[in-house]
Amino acid sequence: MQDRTDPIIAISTAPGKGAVGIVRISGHSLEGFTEILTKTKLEEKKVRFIKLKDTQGELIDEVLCIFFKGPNSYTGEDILEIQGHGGPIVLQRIVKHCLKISKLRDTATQAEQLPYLRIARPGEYSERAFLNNKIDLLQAEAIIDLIDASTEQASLGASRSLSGEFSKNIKELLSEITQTRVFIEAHIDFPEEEIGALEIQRIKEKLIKEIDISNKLLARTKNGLLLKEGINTVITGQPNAGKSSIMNALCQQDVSIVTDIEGTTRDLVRQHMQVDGIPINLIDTAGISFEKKDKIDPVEKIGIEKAWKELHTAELVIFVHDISRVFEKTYIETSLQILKEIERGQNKNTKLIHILNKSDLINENKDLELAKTYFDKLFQVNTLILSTKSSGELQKLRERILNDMGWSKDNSENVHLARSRHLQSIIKVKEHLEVAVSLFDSKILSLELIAEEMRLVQNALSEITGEYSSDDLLGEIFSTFCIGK
Ligand SMILES: Nc1nc2c(ncn2[C@@H]2O[C@H](COP(=O)(O)OP(=O)(O)O)[C@@H](O)[C@H]2O)c(=O)[nH]1
Ligand SMILES: [Mg+2]
Repeated sequence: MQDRTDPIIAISTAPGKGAVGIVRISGHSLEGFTEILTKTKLEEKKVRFIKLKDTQGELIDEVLCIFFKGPNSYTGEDILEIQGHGGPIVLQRIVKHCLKISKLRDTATQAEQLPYLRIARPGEYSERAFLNNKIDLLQAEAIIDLIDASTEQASLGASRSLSGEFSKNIKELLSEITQTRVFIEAHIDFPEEEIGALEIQRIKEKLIKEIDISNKLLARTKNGLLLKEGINTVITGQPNAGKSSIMNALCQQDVSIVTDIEGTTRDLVRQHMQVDGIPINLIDTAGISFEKKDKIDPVEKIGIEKAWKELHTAELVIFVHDISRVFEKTYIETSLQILKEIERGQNKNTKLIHILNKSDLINENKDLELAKTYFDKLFQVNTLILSTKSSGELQKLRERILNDMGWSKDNSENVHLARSRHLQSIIKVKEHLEVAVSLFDSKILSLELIAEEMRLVQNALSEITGEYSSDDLLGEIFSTFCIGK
């Protein structure tokens, strides 16, 4: 096991060529090493121009060096930042040279016997920042989320988490919970202090208020998770229903070929888009048909197999039907068969939106209503009537996607990015609080049982900020970071 106190080194800028590349070294007491490397004493937080030469005196690169003395640095340890020219070879030479110097120093007559410098593991700088209390776990995760953000909203959400807004919400709830818990535990420890009915009522009301806070937190966290993870969405339906037209309308560009020839879309067509800043991975697929095998083109058949694969892993399925064919028996039977097959292979959380497309082909409003009523009853759903020929109508679909995926409009301001582990913990918080409240209604009031639930609530909340996390969890979280972060 590599030691968490070893000095570490890594190239911190992205791989590839750039104007500038940064090598970062973090460790305790790096002054001695820095002096040997730069052949000068660096002042704290002052930029110095250095001609970095190898042990034979050959120039490696002309660099800028900045020294940060711990704990006033990103990791909380000493940090030496070397800004060189941004080519992979030159940066690797700088790293190699630093590793060599670190070993030389040991054999030289230097008094200090520090461990050798080693290459950092992915996420090790942020892990150290966390371990040295510079940031909490939510902020550490936000760093990587900020780098990964695929939309402006997601990037804003990550910045909010990084600035500690999400942590503040969690800590506020944690402090409320702690107060309530202390109060209950005090009564358990000093049973001679009789607890009155009024006080019991007060604790119960406090817990109810805390459930309310956790509900709000839950809604915001769900939003944050959508923002971070995006939605894997697959468009399906029978041939010619208008799937590719819907794909193009949502993306506002011609990504998928539209014709009135059945079987136009064969391969999967993927496009990344966003709805109100929520990233969506949209996949258009071949129209599904249960025609006899010899009647179907072999290429189209492969396309349909690919479509099924995507349908079984999608988070959201947009099922498109042609409204002008709703009263055709065989058409509806095929749609029902497709639906059955989708539901058979999917996990329970997948959401489905049915669309009755081509509404422009129906002249009378009452006929539209009739088709919708008939279809809704048959499929036990609430379909969306649409026409891809009118651009305004697509907004209805966008709103429906966000709504069905659980985007909470009331909590859409100041969204912070979230991960599923945060959501799981907040669900736990809510569940234990609810159990605690229900315990007040039991015949014999047991403060011990309530206190135990409160302890579990507190643990779940502390898990989020990392105050109560196992080493395994930390390892898992930081290993998803890139090297040099
Ligand atoms: N009238 C009308 N035609 C549509 C609409 N959407 C698509 N179409 C037409 O239906 C045909 C099939 O569309 P396409 O998007 O390729 O369907 P797909 O096979 O499901 O991908 C094309 O001729 C489209 O122009 C619509 O809302 N109204
Ligand atoms: Mg198509």
